[in-house]
Amino acid sequence: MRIPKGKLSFSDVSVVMGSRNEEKAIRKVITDIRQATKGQAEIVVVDGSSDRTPEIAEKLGAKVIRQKPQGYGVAVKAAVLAASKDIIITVDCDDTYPAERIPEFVELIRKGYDVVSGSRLGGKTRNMTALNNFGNTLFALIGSLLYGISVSDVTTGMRAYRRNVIQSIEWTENVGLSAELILRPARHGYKITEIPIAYRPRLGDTKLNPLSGGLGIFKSIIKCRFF
Ligand SMILES: Nc1nc2c(ncn2[C@@H]2O[C@H](COP(=O)(O)OP(=O)(O)OP(=O)(O)O)[C@@H](O)[C@H]2O)c(=O)[nH]1
Ligand SMILES: [Mg+2]
Repeated sequence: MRIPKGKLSFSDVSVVMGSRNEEKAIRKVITDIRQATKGQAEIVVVDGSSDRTPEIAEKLGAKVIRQKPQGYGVAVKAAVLAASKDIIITVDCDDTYPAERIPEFVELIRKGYDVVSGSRLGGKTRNMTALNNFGNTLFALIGSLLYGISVSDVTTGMRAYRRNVIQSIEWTENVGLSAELILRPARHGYKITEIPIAYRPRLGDTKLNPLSGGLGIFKSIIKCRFF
């Protein structure tokens, strides 16, 4: 039975993210998540900032875990593992991902999918540099071929996971964690679907280097398939 949108509850949802010096974005990101989930979702922020990001997040009701900055994947792995609810949603702490779409991700997990992936490359708004656009398209092609799936974005940061997917797999990657988080579940035979999402311009400065990051992601895609 389809639950009417107004009746949708989010008390079984955790929304998680890594944050490093995201003072310009944190307030809007958390406010948008709270609005989309009627203030019911648990929000977990794994923070490696030297600015006021963690204090702001705490004031807005998020559970904040502080760690020294060790890269995207170290933070996001800690965040998904710290989530206490049955449906776990990842986003970035930079306002690029559309929090207002969270209810659709939740509904698809409730319908039986194990992973729901938000494709930035299938959406209309694609605020990405030409280099990132090229790299992400290539990674999706290689990932789809090597793992026998058909997806248009393996490096997106916005997905929903059923809790047992997160708990049943050993996560090993850092810069390549976003790819690992869809490719390993594919190898395990979990039911995956993709929905197009808009990718908005970032608030604040990027924390990742596209060239070294791209090489790291490529290595992760090969390693998780063959080693
Ligand atoms: N805790 C923690 N968070 C990090 C670290 N590196 C990146 N992040 C966070 O991880 C998320 C992804 O980093 P971004 O800089 O947005 O990388 P990106 O999405 O590839 O690049 P953009 O397109 O510029 O957004 C952001 O919320 C960052 O604040 C880190 O070392 N520690
Ligand atoms: Mg980002």
